[in-house]
Amino acid sequence: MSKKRNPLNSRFGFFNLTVILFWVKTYIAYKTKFSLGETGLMQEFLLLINPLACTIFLFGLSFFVKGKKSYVVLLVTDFLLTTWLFANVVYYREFNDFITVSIMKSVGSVSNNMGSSALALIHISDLFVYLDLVVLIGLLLFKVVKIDLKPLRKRFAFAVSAVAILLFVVNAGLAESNRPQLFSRQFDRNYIVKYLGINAFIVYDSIQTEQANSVRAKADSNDLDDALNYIKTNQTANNVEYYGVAKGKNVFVIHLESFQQFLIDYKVDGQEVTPTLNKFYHDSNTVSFDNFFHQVAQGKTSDAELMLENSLFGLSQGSAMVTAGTENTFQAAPAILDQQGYTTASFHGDVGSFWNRNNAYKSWGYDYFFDSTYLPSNEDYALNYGMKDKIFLKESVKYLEQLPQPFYAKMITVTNHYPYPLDEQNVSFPKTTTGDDTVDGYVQTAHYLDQAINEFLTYLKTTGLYDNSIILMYGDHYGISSSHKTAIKQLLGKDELTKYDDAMFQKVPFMIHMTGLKGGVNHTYGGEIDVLPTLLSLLGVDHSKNIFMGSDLLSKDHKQIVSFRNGDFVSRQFTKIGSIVYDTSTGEDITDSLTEDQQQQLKEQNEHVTEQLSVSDEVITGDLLRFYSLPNFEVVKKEDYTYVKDKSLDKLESAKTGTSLLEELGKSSVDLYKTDAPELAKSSQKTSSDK
Ligand code: GP9
Ligand code: MN
Repeated sequence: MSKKRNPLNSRFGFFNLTVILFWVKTYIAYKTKFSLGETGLMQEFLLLINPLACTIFLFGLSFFVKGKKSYVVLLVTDFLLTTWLFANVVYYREFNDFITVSIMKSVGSVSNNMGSSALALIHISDLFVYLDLVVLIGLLLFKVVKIDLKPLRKRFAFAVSAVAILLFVVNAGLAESNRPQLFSRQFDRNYIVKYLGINAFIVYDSIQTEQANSVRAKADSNDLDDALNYIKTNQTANNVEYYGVAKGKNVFVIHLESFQQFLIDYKVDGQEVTPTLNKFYHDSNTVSFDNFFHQVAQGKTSDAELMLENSLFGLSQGSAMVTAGTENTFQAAPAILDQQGYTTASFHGDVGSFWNRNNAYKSWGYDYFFDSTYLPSNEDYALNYGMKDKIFLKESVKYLEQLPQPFYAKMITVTNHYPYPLDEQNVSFPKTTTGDDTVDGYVQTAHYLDQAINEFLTYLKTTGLYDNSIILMYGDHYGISSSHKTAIKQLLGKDELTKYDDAMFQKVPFMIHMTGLKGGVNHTYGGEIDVLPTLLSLLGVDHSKNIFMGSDLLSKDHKQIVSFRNGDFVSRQFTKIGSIVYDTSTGEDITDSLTEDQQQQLKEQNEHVTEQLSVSDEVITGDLLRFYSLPNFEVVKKEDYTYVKDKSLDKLESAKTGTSLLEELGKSSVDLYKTDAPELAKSSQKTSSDK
């Protein structure tokens, strides 16, 4: 074969080989070094093609350079991108996450977390990513491939870039159709890598970080004035009947995924959907709010978590937990309670990177975050967004029982999540029959969640935790979105659905239970933003100086104005949706019949809402809490936290103070947990027959 005909002797031929090798090794790394959770043909396909566009674009820049230099540029680009891939492989091993701009900027704290030697994290097999480079350089050095010095037209270089851009557009289009709102809602870094690749991710991340940073950089301590003024004018007096009644108790915050208020006492075919939660709701030791609203925007669960634990709103776009969770300074519930002697932990059956929890929780001061890496992995245990609730709650107690008491434990359920699939073996409730596929399964998964909660509460009772804990339960946001009008009408038995009805449909349960607590259904209007001040009051922790947007629901001064993220609101008197005003108690449209007094009142309430939302946004986007020294509060040192399994387990081991449930009982409580989860019955049969 004559060497002239060897296609690798042309610049384009060599370029193609470089691209293909880089493509292949990236794909191998995706498959062997990361767990991106690709499911289904489309996601597999996107994972396969996603390295191409960026690689062609970046490698193609070498065509803009002439002669030998072109080869140098190509190989240097390859080397840099390879090193980036390599760094991510190593980083992922420790953090289950990709390197972000903010992480790079805080290398000091990262290396701290990584332990003394990052070298120890490198596996020999990671070096395979450099293999193709060695081959390519060898080919040139040993002249197996000749360097092509023929000049190329600029037009050709542009054409290569254009092809890459076109490919990227197609890739992004397919990604967005497989996962709508991928870019705007910012769910998870893993997703961006899965759909667009590791290099597109860093570009996306830089843009986001840059946007956030430019606002942050302009802020200074004077910007705190609005927030300080807001908290001063919104102080509430403590309710002596409730203030401090839960002092020193364990705290459970049970996150009921997508759970709406209408489900409470709701029946299908004469059967209660959620008998356990109904009983809990009506318990004489439970304060239950029946005018409590979710206040989330695009950040859904993450907005709910942010509000619940910071009394600050999510942003009107995207997820603040993602954009601000890593870098901002927070004065959040876990840190506040940690400094009151609590051990704090969040439990969730999904990957830790979802909604950036694995970083935001550090900023919030969570001692522990037990994510899916702490739970047994078994295909049969997972559904939709994570581990099925029954198994999740059961599997969590082996960590829960080790927490020194008092503890603050947040249990985030997930099975009752859109589009409400449930595997046959777990179905024990009839679907509704609206004919809307994404609605009719809702009561079924809600029923499953209810059973899971029942098992968990039974365990708490058996172990005695029930009596020495205050238990909060809340629905994080709607489960049935407003677009399912026809189905909602049928579920509610209404002929018409006004904007007022839609606003009332945004009610979610909020229940506070403690043995001995004076309970009852409380009609106060409030929302997620009010939970933290309410909880701190019950625990007897002073929060008068905290920059909180919400206020104590049990205080008689609580304003009873519930802001929605878009500026609409519900108060005791008015429900204002856009330009329409309804009478909250009757649902009547009173836009045109407001008295002067009412108009004045409406105006004041509207101003309160605007102020509340804009002050909150200033605090988050300006990262203003970094300027605020909250009395008796120590700033959280994020770099001191790690949620890597073996490190956390060591920490748990050395945190022993004799106060954990495990130590109190003198033996593990795991066997006291009773569940009828069919998956576990199957696997225990399997293990016993295996023996
Ligand atoms: C995923 C879960 C779902 O970890 O919390 O979040 P959502 O989609 O409800 O915002
Ligand atoms: Mn949610």
